[in-house]
Amino acid sequence: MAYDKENIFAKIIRGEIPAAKIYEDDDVLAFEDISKAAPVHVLVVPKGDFVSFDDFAKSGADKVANFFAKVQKIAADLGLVENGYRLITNHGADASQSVAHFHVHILGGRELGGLLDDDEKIR
Ligand code: DGP
Repeated sequence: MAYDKENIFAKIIRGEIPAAKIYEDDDVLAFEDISKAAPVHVLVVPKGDFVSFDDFAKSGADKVANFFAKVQKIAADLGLVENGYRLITNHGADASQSVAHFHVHILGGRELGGLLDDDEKIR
């Protein structure tokens, strides 16, 4: 899938749409999810044109390592290390990816339960 520069996270990165920013540098932006699934629900996005994890993962080992090091630091700065947190990234239709700009969800602040909802288990 080609990257669409008009996706909502691209607009947030460009400052065209507001977001509750948690962290920003030249490479990465982190902001609160508009539809929180947990007391802490932060999205971390790279500033490059990546549709999903599938193409981001092929962008180079240094870039990937740098990105995930920042995800770790953001989670730590949010105070989530002691009690725990979950990372989610959705790629494509079966994962219900709804915004076509690679992002990692950081979820925490409560006991998060099982990996998937019961009705999503293998049938
Ligand atoms: P995913 O299903 O992995 O593509 O998750 C996309 C997430 O993006 C979803 O949890 C809701 C969030 N989201 C969608 N639009 C906006 C927005 O305009 N602002 C913010 N902060 N989050 C958004």
